[in-house]
Amino acid sequence: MTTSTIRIDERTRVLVLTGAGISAESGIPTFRGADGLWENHPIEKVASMRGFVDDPILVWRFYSQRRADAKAVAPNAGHHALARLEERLGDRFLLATQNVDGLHTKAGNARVVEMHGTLWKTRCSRCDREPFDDEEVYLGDLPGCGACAKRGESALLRPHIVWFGERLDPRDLARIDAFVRASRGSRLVFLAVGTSGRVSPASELVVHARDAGAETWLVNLEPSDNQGAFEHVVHGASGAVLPSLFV
Ligand code: BV8
Repeated sequence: MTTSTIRIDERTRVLVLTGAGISAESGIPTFRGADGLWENHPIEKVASMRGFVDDPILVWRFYSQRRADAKAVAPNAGHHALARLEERLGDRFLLATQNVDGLHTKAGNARVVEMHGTLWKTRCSRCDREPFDDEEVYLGDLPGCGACAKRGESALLRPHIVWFGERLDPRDLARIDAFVRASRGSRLVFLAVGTSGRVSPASELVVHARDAGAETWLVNLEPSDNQGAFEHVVHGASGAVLPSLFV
């Protein structure tokens, strides 16, 4: 349990990065918790364009299962603590999440960058129609794009997720970068929560923040790959640590 706390004053701006660990206490398994496997498939295989081309039914089963799991769970104390922090800081707060479960929004955060996409939208794997809200579970029949069909072309719909080997949305990265740049001259705190620091470019955020003069904190259940980059490391469950971390 942490005795260290982060004092907030009128000059403090906070950039938070969350990973699968913050949703673990809501009952959503983390990636590493399952040894990075799903039904004995390496996550990188089912969460990649290659995997989708090779076996779209398997990939839609993987995401449908996660939609079903995520629909049934609620935000936990860690999510609620970050929602309260945004209420307190307003536009001096930004939350970049690697999670696709939507639990930060469900907890009340609005200033959220979903760096790896979201389970709750689907898009065409071919045309550039806007991603649309979708909670459907596709277990057998593969969903096709109606817009493409109208043009006599056939294309599969896909989850609006950033897969391994795919580029993150430059607009998302630009928004995070703009927040860090706007923090020059103020006091910037960078807090990473519940992440193994294994996946880039999210795992590099701490270095960018530190180069911009940020005070860096990691709250994680166990040592992470990049914890050496953080000035302050608190080992503990996010649901137990976050509610009393900011004073
Ligand atoms: C890109 C959506 C470039 C999918 C995700 C070698 C070969 C090929 C590629 C690479 C390579 N080396 C590096 C790469 C790049 C690759 C990468 O980083 N791979 C890793 C595996 C090495 N990155 C990419 O491919 C990215 N794109 O680089 O594009 C490019 C440039 C130009 C042109 C084209 C391309 C895209 C990365 C995004 C992939 N998509 N998610 C989905 O969710 O289905 S990543 C996915 O895995 C998650 O979103 C998350 O980001 C990641 C899992 O990480 P964590 O969130 O940290 O979760 P994890 O389980 O690992 O850790 C949880 C932690 O919480 C643990 O430490 C645990 O102790 C802790 N914990 C548990 N309970 C609690 C807790 N902590 C606190 N409280 C608790 N209660």
